[in-house]
Amino acid sequence: YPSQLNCSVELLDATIEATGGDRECLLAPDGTRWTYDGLADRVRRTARVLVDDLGIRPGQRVLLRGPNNPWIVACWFAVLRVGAVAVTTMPLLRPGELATIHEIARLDLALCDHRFLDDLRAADLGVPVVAYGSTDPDDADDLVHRAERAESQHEAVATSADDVALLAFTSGTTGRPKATMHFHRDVLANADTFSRHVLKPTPDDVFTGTPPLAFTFGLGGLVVFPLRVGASTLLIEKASPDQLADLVAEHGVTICFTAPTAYRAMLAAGRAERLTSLRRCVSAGEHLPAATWEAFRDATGIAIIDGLGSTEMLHIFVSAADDDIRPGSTGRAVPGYRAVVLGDDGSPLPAGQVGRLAVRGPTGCRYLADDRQSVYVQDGWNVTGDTYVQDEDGYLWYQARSDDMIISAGYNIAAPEVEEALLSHPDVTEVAVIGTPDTDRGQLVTAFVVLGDDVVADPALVRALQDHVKAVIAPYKYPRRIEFVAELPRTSTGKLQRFRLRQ
Ligand code: 3SK
Repeated sequence: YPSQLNCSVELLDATIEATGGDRECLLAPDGTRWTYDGLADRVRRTARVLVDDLGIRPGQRVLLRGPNNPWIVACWFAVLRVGAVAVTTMPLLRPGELATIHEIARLDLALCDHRFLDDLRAADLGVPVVAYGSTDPDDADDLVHRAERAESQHEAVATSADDVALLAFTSGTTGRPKATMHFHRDVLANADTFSRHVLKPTPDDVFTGTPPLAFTFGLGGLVVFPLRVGASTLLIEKASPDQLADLVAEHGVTICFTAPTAYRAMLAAGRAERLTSLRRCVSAGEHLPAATWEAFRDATGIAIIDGLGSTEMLHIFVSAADDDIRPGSTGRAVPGYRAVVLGDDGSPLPAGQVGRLAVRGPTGCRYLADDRQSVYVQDGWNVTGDTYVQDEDGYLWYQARSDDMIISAGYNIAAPEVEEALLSHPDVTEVAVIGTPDTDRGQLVTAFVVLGDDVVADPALVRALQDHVKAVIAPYKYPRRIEFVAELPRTSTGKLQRFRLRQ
């Protein structure tokens, strides 16, 4: 990339130049349809409000809080256009969590969907808060109305390629938030690696999905990748799996981004026949079990593109599509990235051995003022916290999160393998497996199981599930303890919080 680069300009103005401004860009279930020119106009006007009314200067940090819809995207582009830093947050964060974000990010301004103001005001951050999306046409302070009154000309700030464009927060699965810094060039890099070489979208594609834009999986899949090629994207504020499938059918969606749980749920709800317009499905956020991949392919004919990504790396860096897919493997390093599996001493292991996955490429981890940086980045490699085996052809086979390996009576047991075996039982809809302390075995393989509707949880079912696991994988891995639960604890991005189960 050139040393002077503003990703907002590259994704919007440059795309308009390449594919035209009257193409559809942002869609919403309520019938909203913005063209590329329509989005660009709102972005320029909002940029004028940010600079002329609110005094925002390059490098200042602007919190964005709201569900996925066209206006939060306009705000995101406007913040980047004026050279400020977008701090995307989950809309449902509570005042205490918002205060922590402010403590770390030192915000200068907050732009907030008018429906999510209460908790933000209660957090009392001491920074100006501007609401958008008010239904009151006389609300002159609303950002949308201010933008309508603003000048429509705005010269984008000439940021440098390695100016920070966004701060993305990760609580990981441990509950302690960290801010990751990403440059303007990083935003484009994911579009020009994973999206360009694996996903291969065209301007005629219609994207949709469920991840919030505050989760970089959603930001990439629902904003950056479609706009890089001139495609359109349906932004959904909230949808159950049935509703997602209906929206796919209604809008002729061709590319869907969501997590394994949602793919399973769409099948369980009998919605496969609503998905015929899809040509690509991307799964990330948690491991995609082979059983889910196969069930989805059998029901829809679509080979889900699994991806391993992280907030630290911004998006997906290991994946495969089409004939490159080896079911059960996450894929290979995405073109532009390299991947190695490290042993306990930090040196690369030969093919076939289990170790910690480390990657490097055009994006990488930069925590803001956090000494966990030296844990994630070692010797220039980003150590992802996942345990993998790499085969002779470079395909990576997931074993566990590095902290999800259970050591029981001297055996190494990968929790996801036991989960996958349990999931292949017809009575099981969701499952999480952890090691719990045990005086005899060190750790006991313990499964938390969510059953399908109308299934009776009784001791006979416990034995049936244990026998099922023993028949599918090596018997020593079977869960000695099984607890039936109504639901599993998850982060706001859908990741399983094993630490809460351990507690
Ligand atoms: O954290 C993740 O799982 C992830 C996956 C894909 C893309 C981006 C992210 C953050």
